[in-house]
Amino acid sequence: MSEKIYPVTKPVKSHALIDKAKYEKWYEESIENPDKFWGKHGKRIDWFKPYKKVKNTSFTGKVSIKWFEDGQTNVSYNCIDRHLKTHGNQVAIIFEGDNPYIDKKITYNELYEHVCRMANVLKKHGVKKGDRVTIYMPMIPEAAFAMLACARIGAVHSVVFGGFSPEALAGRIVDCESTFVITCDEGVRGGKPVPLKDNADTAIHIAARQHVTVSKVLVVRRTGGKTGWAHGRDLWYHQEAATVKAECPPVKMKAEDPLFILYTSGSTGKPKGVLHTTAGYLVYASMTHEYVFDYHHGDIYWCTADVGWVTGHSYIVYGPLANCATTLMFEGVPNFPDQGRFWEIIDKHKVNIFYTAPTALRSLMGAGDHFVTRSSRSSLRLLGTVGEPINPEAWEWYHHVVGDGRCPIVDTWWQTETGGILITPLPGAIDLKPGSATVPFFGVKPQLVDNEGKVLEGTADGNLCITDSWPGQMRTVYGDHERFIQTYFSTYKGKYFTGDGCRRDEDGYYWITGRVDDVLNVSGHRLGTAEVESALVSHNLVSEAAVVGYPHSIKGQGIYCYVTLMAGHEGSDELRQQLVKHVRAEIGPIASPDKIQFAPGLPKTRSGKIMRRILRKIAEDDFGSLGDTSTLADPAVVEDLIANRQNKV
Ligand code: 6R9
Repeated sequence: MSEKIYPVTKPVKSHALIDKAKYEKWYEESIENPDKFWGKHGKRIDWFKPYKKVKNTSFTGKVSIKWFEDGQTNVSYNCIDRHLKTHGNQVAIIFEGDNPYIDKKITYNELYEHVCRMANVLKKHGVKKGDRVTIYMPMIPEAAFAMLACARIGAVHSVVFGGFSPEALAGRIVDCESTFVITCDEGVRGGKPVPLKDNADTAIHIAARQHVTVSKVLVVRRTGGKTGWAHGRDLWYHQEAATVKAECPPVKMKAEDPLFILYTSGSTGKPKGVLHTTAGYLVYASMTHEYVFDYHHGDIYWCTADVGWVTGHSYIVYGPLANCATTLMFEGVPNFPDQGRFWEIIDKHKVNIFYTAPTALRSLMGAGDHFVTRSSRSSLRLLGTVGEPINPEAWEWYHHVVGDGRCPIVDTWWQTETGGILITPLPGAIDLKPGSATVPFFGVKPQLVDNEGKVLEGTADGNLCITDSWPGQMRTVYGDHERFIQTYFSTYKGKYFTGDGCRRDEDGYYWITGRVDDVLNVSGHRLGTAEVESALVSHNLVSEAAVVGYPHSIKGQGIYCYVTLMAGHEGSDELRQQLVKHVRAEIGPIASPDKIQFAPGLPKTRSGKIMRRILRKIAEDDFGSLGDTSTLADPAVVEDLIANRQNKV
């Protein structure tokens, strides 16, 4: 743990929207009187019908979360229309292609037209308020148009990350019974095509077998590459867009009408459809975007996430556009054409605020400083990270090499479920400690508890809970409210349990230590061990599998799989490769196993429960502290597991 402190510097403080005194005053107000605080800040968005009620939330019983419930608004209106009078010609989206010679600027006026046309195309083909639309797109502006078009007409979007496999896409289409899909012929990443339309076709096939029939597929043409075509079902976006009007009135939405579903991994079962609603989400995403990134009008802001993740939803699309910001969308990858791409883009577009993930920083750090130092980066003012704990070495490199020691780093802790950032420094108010997400945002009440639920005060290490609601919080698991209650509010009654471990130091700073449940964080991507296990056992030679994480220098965590084969079968390197391929096909490349160990037996208790604690220790190479193995049904399996520990895929 780093002991260093980086105080707020004078230039940062004088420029910042919030200084320490203001942070403290607002924070106190937000906790003492949330109704008054959010009643005031809810007005940062425009309302068709103003709200009278502000907060109506309960973390007990059936758990019900409502914010601004009697108000009416529209997210697309707030992200576009309301800026047109004064800022219609301002750039809303800068698109930077995978190919460094391709870029495009889209003004708010143009964004309005694109989104209206897309909304009219959806309407023309029967999409109505409340319908679920699946968006399976690369990082191109049309992905944002599609999201905003859904929001405009009250359809609920479910964006599925373009790196997910057809199987994974199908599962998500089926779960929310989505009959309309928006995709693209091919994506392009690192110079290579990604067959999105073909994947979507396969997924639609799989979904049909599970009785969900996708009736229309809207296809954006990106590469012009060859794809299959189902006549009567598939529609070219450019052809459709030319047939509709460039104006589409935004639908009046109730504050608690659903805005989107986003699937995320948990410790058990299939990914959950996290449901976010309209007004509270937008108020929270836009407010955090403004104050955490200290966004000033005219700033060029770049978040490198993919729109398939929550970071892309809140901090590429909704937060920035609601604030009339200029947001950069990058189609490519950090190492193409070479490892200097990020810094080149920063110079090319004069980026002021840059937000990325520790895993990207660790891999770029390894490439050598010259990729960074050959660029100027003089436009940069603020840096941010998200997705996983940042190790102090990467933090220091980010600060000193990328930011030339000039730019504060906001280490922002939050989750798909939280909708927006919950624990973070505000750059003009909070001194930084490398590796700490520091302090709660307005309205956020963190609490640490031990495994029995006892509240820990002062300096402590425990499980991170949040004791009261904030407007950006998820409202339910789509179609399964019981699972919502079970997953988040039953471990510690009456509190939202985050699944993260956390330490609070003597200054009241929070240090997230990582997941305490069976969720992996691989390169900042969330994966359930159960998902990888179920992918492995779906292979016909696998009888049982147990998956754990282990420390990985670049990815944060790597995926270590223990696999028991069907009787009569032997493990081999070839089978290892086959299993890796199989998991990639079931979930996607992000779930590629790093290590596979064939194990004749897994350590189980006498009641048959796999003892993951032991498997984790072996994967971590930490044999000295295996703990009590006496409750195992067959303690000898542990010897075998240690003797055959894997160092290769
Ligand atoms: C936004 C996002 C959430 C999990 C979360 C935690 C980890 C995110 C972090 C962080 C340490 C940070 N996480 N930000 N850990 N410091 N600044 O990443 O959402 O994909 O749902 O992942 O990521 O473990 O619980 P999501």
